[in-house]
Amino acid sequence: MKLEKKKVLVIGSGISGIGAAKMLKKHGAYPVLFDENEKITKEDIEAKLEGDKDVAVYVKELPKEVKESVELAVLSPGVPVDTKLCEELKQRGISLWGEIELGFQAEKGKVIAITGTNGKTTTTTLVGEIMKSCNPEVFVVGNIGNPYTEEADKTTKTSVTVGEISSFQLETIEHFHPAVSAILNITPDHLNRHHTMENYVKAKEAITLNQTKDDTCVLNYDNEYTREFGERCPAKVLYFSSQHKLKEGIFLDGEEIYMTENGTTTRVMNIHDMNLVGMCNVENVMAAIGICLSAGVPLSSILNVVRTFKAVEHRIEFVATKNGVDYYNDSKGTNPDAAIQGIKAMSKKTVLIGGGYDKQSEYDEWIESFEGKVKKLVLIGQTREKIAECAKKHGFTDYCFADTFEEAMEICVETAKPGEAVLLSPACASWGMFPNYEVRGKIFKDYVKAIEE
Ligand code: UMA
Repeated sequence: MKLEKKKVLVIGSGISGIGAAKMLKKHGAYPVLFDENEKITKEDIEAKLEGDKDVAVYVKELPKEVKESVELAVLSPGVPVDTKLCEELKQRGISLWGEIELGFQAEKGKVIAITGTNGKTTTTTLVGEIMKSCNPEVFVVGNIGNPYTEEADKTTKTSVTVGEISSFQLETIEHFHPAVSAILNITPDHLNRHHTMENYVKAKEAITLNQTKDDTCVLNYDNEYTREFGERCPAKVLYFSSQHKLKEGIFLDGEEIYMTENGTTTRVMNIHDMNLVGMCNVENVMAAIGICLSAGVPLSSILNVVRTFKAVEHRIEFVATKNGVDYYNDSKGTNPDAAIQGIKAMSKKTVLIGGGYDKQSEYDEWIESFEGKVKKLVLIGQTREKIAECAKKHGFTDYCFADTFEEAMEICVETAKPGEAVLLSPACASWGMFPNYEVRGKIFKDYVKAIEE
């Protein structure tokens, strides 16, 4: 679609909305930036636009005449497609593009897109590092915190864009077409936004919407949703597995990763030759190997990066040992399944901080995964009562409530004894107590660093 001279409504003035408005202007469109949040002022948004007067800005209410004059709408990922405004626009026949779709309009190079409930950030970062080791033009974008629209115009015929793409972003793509995609796993998450598991799975599968058999999709053989999807996936499928010896694909056998291709099995690496902890990271590494091989990177170049790659911030990240207690920041454990991986990665008795914003998740499997390893569960945030009820149901009663994050930290410091661990892996989003999981993780780390020995 030609953007020139089009009046385009951008909904949401976070980092995606600002990126989208700037890109639209560069392409000769007339962007209208709108934010429904009553607490945000026009001046706040104009400051983020760095004095750009060519972007029309509206807050709280969008005037009827503006609403009726726009020809396209670009949604920030946090904007659901079923709001009153979006419904009105759809009724007028206006296309709703996600910010990712807009970015793709300017893409000139190869795209690698990674989704999944968990492991996206680690895998995207690792794939980005591997790509950078053999191509000077690599852009790592998307849910990882760098809007696609900020980078898309810089892409070239030889560049590679590596995108971490969330289900929120996949709901609103139209032409977005990665050469290599990956769905790392699918477990219940964001059900308040997608309403049903079916919708959530559909959003994830949309990463392959425009792929053909000339493209590849890397899928987790051990996850029932992604394994089943492999049978009807429009792209060529490359499976990885930590539980099955695959006839074709990348798999773990004991401590060794192998790859079978056209009936020939090759040893890839020993899992102790990497710096990451936990089975979830072995899976992320296998996925990254599959993605990069599919993108044409030689195995030796991939392994050079894998061997030195360190955990990304906030994902089972070792912070420090204080008074004999190991502290781990897994603030990115924002849903029960991710938090289960956090617990699995601990090898000592653990004091766990859990709870936060209510995404209508179920906590049963998370509590069951404690298996005698969790010494005490310190609960915070909106979900603390719901989690406590669930814990009681499963016979786990070593929990307590903290009214503030500081109080939770004090309890952890008092409770954990030398030789034990403290883990922040809340199984919930941070919203309500913190602006995002990064801030929650940083506050945790600052607190740990300040503990006196
Ligand atoms: N807004 C409206 N109307 C609405 C909803 C929101 O006007 O109906 C406004 C809000 O008032 C706010 C703005 O939209 O001012 C926020 O937009 P946004 O939530 O899309 O935030 P961005 O800053 O643009 O960040 C988004 C992603 N946020 C979400 O998906 C919630 C970031 O992912 C992403 O890094 C960024 O785009 C760049 O691509 C964060 C996230 O929490 C990390 N993602 C979820 C996750 O990982 O679980 C999916």
